[in-house]
This record gives sequence, structure tokens and C-alpha cells, in this order.
Amino acid sequence: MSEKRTIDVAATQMLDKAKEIGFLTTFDRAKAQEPRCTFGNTGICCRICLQGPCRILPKKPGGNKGICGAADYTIVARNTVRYIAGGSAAHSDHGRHIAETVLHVAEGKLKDYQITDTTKLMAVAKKIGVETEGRDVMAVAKDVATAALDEFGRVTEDEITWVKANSNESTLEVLRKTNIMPSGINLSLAQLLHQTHAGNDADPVNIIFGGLKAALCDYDGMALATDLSDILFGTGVPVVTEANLGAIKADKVNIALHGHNPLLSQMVVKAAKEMQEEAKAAGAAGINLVGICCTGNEVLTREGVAIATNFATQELAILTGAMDAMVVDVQCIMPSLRTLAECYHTKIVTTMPIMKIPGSYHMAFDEHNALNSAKEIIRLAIDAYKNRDAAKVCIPDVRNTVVAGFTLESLLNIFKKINADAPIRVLADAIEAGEIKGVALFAGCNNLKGTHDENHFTMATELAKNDVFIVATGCAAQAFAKEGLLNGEGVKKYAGEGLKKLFARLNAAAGLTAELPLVFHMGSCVDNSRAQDLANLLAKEMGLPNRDVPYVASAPEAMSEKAVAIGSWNVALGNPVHVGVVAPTVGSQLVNDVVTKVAEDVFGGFFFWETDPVKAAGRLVEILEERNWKNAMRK
Ligand code: NFS
Ligand code: SF4
Repeated sequence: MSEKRTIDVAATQMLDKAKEIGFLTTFDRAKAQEPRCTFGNTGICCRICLQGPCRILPKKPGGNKGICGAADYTIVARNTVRYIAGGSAAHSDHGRHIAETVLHVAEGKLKDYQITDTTKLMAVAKKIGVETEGRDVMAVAKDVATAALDEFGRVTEDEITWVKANSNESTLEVLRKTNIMPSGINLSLAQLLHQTHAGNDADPVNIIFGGLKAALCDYDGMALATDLSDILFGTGVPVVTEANLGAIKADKVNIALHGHNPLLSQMVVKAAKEMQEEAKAAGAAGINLVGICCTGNEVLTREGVAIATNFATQELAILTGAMDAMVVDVQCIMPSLRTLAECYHTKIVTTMPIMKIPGSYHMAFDEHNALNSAKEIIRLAIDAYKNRDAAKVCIPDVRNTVVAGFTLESLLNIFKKINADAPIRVLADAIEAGEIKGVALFAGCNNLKGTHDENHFTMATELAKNDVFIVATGCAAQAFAKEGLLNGEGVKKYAGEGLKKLFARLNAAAGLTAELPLVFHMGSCVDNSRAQDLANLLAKEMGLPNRDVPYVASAPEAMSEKAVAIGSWNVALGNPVHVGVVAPTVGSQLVNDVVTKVAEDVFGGFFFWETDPVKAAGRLVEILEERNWKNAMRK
């Protein structure tokens, strides 16, 4: 574990403050976990049945086995794919919640939500084969939402809709041939849990393929979540805002939107607009919303809400002493928030039936009464503001300008100004001319096994220097936002000559008030589907199967089960994937070889683990160069 805690200046100030006043943060707890148990760390501890835990020494002469006889490869494969099941369940359940809401809007049951983007609705309907001609918007919305909900319960041989509709034919062929094309989400996840039950599948390759099927359900769930969120709340367009703890304002009622689902955070944004006067009546200059984690990315993309911080530093937002309420929904919310909040006036408000923290406020969010629910939360924050202790307020004066809101649509709108007929040609031309090497997606979390945000920053600047066009989502995008890579200055400081030339053309054409950023923020983690849409489009335009497109992905600080699921579908869809922490597959040479080597032969995509960010970036550049070289040779 690295001694340096973070590269984030604001976070460093807050961590010093925490030390001064004797708060233990997640950074302290991460340190206290060292040294890690090697069995767990490398994936060879099995706890799948009550006879366990069985810990395996794979190098022991004669081969070491679990009590049931499970070998290292079975145990490692089972443990790995069970991460995928968890991640896929989380993403797709989020998608289901949105789909259900769209259905209820279409049925006229919800007064506070509307169908906002009818253009996107029609585009999605066409894509998945829902009739649009001469039909009423609500009828189409109902069919699209129903199609999305059908993804969950399907138990037939039919193929899952969003994977099928979004993927290129050559990719689908591979998915079918390898028998990992899912039918229903619930079915695949249940089957995977069944497959990995004690005394069931012992074949590591078969287990991994079951895992990839579940990973495709993760992709499906997030693709429909993205589509339906855009339909409900609008498809983001470029916005200018700011990021880091300096976005918290001493003179305002501060509310952090933390978690993942836009159903709640969008309503809080709407309610806040209407309630500025109430905050003023309480003596504040108004209401200030800031985002943490992916719901923050959702409202950044659609509403321009500033980013406070990302996953690892969520506690530090409370340590500023100026956070009046933190409203959370689901996923990536540290239970420690409550303990910290107790030392301040901050109210932690949980809102979802499956996510409560003992001792915090629970205000059940009711879609039927969404705006009022949001208003109640804001009133709680205004009340808390009255109890704020000014002497405890300490907000780091650190913030960076952020230009975000780059959904695929908004990116293509910029490209369209250069090439109206085939906007994606703009990228393809730059690649084919050797001006840029390709596209890299940065996704994923923070992981305190390394220095917070360091891998993100170093890798992105290295790739930019090597003329790679960069898109980002999730906490990776938030790291870049905080570190000043989501603005035009980032281009001047870090882009290589080729990339700079492309930016000059894009800036001249874009006609935006702000210069384009070094890294294009595509949204939350479910919006990794937007990045895959970009890869698919690029593949088509360049006349290549996905496995040959100069497109790579990286999760420099992967943490969650969701990140494992995302990485895995990226591999299945043909993308090389870097992970910046050593994955718990290394306990079995066989499993590790399958996911890092054999996968490439089958899918074109593969994993590699590299904790050194300079080496990792170097390897990604090599991969892009190799793909370009092979493509040139084929011509
Ligand atoms: Ni993705 Fe986004 Fe962040 Fe990781 Fe958590 S917030 S859904 S899982 S930690 S990137
Ligand atoms: Fe041990 Fe087998 Fe049970 Fe795993 S499933 S805990 S290896 S006995």
C-alpha cells in the first residue's frame, strides 16, 4: 500500500484536518487492513459452503484442494464470476427501476415525471423494433418501457434485446458461437448463482463463460438505464461547471446528491430551483447542490450540477463542516458517513428500501409523490443549516472548471459540424491519418490499495501525450474533473501534437463558449454503454469488427463488483481492458491465463493487470498501435 494517500489537494487538506481532530477516515481504515490475507487477495479462499473457508496453496506438491475437492481454478473462477453477478444485479436493478418509472409515466400514473426527450424515445423505439409510425408518444413510451421490463423475466430462447440491438453483427456472431448470448437478466443471474453453488460446475472455463453471460446482462441493464434515463430526463448537452470540495459554498445550504439513480437526484434538482427563497428565509444565500459518485454524474450531465468529489473521498465532504444534508439512494455509499455526520450538523438521508444506514434519516422516496419527497429532503437540509457551526466550517479553496455533458449524441453533434453526413468519420479520419492512435475509455472507481486518483491522472495524461482520444465515466471522470483535465487547459498542458490538431479543428467547429476538454465526460457508470456505442459506431465506420478497432478501456482504480462486470463485458465485446489493481484471479494460473490470454483469441478483448500507471499507459498505447498496424497491413 502506498504511503501517499491522495494526489487531490483538497482531499489532502481535509485528511490533515481529520488527523488533527482525531477522525478515522476510510484512508485510515484501509491502512489498518494491511497486510492483506494472501488467500483472499488472490482469490483462493472459498466460502461458498459452510464447511469452509477452504484456503488453497496451489503450489503445494500434489495439489491442494478444498474439502469437497475443488481445485484452485474452480475456486478462483467461482469467486470471480460471483463478483460479476453482484455488479450485474446492481446495474440492471437500477435500469429496471427507471424502466418501471417510464412505464408508469406512460400510463399516466406519475405526475412529477415526464417524457422529456421524444427524439431519443423514437430513436430507441426504432432501434429495438417498436413501431413508431403515426403513434402517440405515450403509446411508444409504454412499449419501450415494457420491452425493457421484459428483459428481466424472459426465460425463453429469445435473445436479450438491448445487447442484440446495440452490437455489431460480427460481435453477435462471437457471442452466439460461444453460447454466452443471454435471454433474460434474472435467468442468467440465477443460473450463474446456481452454476457456482457448492458441488456444481467445477470447470473453470465453463464458469467463466457463465460469468460473461451475466456480464452481458450488466451491459444490457446499463444500456437500457441510459436510454430510458435520457428519455425521462433529457439527453445531456455540453455544460460548464466546477469540481472539487471548493464547489461546496459556505454561504449556502449545501446538499450532496450521492448514489446512482437519477430518479431521486433529478427531483431534488427540480425542487431546489423552486425553493431558493425558503433557503434565503433561513439566512442562507440559496441552495447549492453538489454531486458525489454516479448520481452526481447524472445530474452533472443533464443539469450542470457541480462535482464535490468521488468515491474514496465522500467522507471528506462532511468534514468541510458545511454539508447540511447528504441524500443518498443506492450503491457506493460508505456506511461510515453516518458516524462522521454525528460530529457535525449534517443529515444523512437514505431514501431507498434496499439501502438504509442504522441511525440515519430514512425518508422513503415515493415516485408517486416525487417532487414533494424531494422538497421534504430539502427542508430537512434547510433546518440543518440553521444548526451549522460556523466555527467548524473549513472548505478547501480548490476547484477546477469542468466542461462536461458529452453524451454520444452531443459528441456527434460536434463532429457533425465537420462532417454532416458521417460525423464519426471525424474520429476515423484522425485515426487513419495517424493523427491520433485511437480511443481510450477510463471507467471505474477509487481503490485505496493505491494512491487515490493517482493512477487516473497519470494514465490519462500519459495517453493524451501519446495522442489518444479519451472518454471517461464514473469516478474516473470525477477524478479528471477535480484534477483539471475536463477543460481546455488540460489540452494545452497534456495533449500530444496530433491530438492538439484534432482539438483545434473540433474547437473551431464546435462553436461552444468554452473550449473542449482533454477528457470527454460521458456520464455515470451505466453510461459506459455510451462509450460502447461509440466503439460500435467507430468499428462500423472503419469497416472493422470490434476486436480490431483501436479502442481500449481502463479501470485504473477498480473497486466494486460493478467494475468487474463492466470490465468483463468489455472483454466479451472485443475491448482490451486494463485494471490498475491486481485482480483476485492470480491465485489460479489457469484462470488468470484464460482471462488475460485465451480471451483474446476468442473475443479479441482481454484483461491485463498493471498497478504502475506509466507502464499501464504504455501498454495501452502499444495495443492501440498494434491494432492500427494490423489494420494497415490488411489493406
Ligand atoms: Ni461505478 Fe459509480 Fe464510483 Fe465505482 Fe461506485 S460511483 S457506478 S462503482 S465507486 S465508479
Ligand atoms: Fe470448501 Fe468446497 Fe465448501 Fe468451497 S465449496 S468452502 S472448497 S468444501
